[in-house]
Amino acid sequence: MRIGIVCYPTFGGSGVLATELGKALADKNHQVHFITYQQPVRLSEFNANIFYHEVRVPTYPLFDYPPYETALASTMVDVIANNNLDLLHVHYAIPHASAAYMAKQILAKQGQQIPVITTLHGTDITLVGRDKTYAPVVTFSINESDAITAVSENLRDETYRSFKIEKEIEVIHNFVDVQRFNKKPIDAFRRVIAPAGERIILHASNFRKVKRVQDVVMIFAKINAEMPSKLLFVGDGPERPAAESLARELGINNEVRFVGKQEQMEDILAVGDLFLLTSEYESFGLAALEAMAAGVPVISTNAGGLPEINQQGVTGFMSDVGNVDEMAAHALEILKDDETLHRFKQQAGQQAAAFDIHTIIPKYEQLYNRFCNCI
Ligand code: GMT
Repeated sequence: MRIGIVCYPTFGGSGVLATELGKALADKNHQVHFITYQQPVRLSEFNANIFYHEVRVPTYPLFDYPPYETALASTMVDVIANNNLDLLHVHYAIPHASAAYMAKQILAKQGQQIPVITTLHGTDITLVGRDKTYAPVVTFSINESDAITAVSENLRDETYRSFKIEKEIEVIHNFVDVQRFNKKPIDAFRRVIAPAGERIILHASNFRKVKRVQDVVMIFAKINAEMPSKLLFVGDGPERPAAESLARELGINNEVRFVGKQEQMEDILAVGDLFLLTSEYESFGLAALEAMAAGVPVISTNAGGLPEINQQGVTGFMSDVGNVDEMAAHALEILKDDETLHRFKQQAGQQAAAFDIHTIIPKYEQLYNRFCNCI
């Protein structure tokens, strides 16, 4: 099958998920065409079944706002027509679903039908999409998609609550390549971060407000007051300076390391003992799932779709948003002795297996097959 994938190429969860989906489909002998404004970060290896088409937005002095959506729709038309694509799968509604609608109409005029599948990821619905500035276009273009999927039951319900959706939204959960994340820790790396064998606590995100990274620092300060430990922040974004200055204020800055945006998440997660995800909302929490696949238990909030992956007292613990005292107490409960930690690590790994790539990819293939009998 020849599939077009449109996504954000950055470190955000939707781009990571879309890229991993494309790579997995290519491994199953589908031809995959990525259409984005930049090479997706997780698309680094060569695969003969993968094609990359860059969306170029010409700038003219006339434009205060270069019209990305128009350039994207035109690129979609060009790629679909010239590569005879069977289907277009867009990730993140804004502006991908509306650009896809435009491309579909243009191609229909030329006599070519292209089914469009829209996958909703989270902030495209819960933050950005709900904004009155975008809502009518988001509602219209979601409804015009041939199929709609959401990455969790919570996101599906939120979408029905916030928009007048006339179609069924199917839930296909995020996935992880369990085999890839099940890695032995690199001892030398662990020694650099925790030279005296301290517990290693991790957080990975785009440091947007919704992640509440200052809560991560506060929780860690409480853990660190009780046991030798180090905190590793992976990623970057607007709230990083606030997290850094809070760590200084609390006098724990020597125990906290910011390693920036990283591609080899599996190597970093492999040395972790605990993952903190303090978000105000997560439609799913792919970062937590990747941590679990690496055998790292998760302390998270109970927001959004997180209860669909994190099992209370089994793979970690969940608390109300902002309850840093309880999250720290739960963290200490997991980290208190090697035996307990080992049990939680094993249970986290077992739960991740339910979301393995080999279980979830066929669900997308079955969905595609409903629109095109060419698998
Ligand atoms: O987490 C982010 O802020 C990035 C965001 C995105 O859209 O790129 O991630 C969303 O999509 C991921 C993949 O489906 C989900 O696992 C994340 O939970 C979701 N983030 C939020 O809902 C805040």
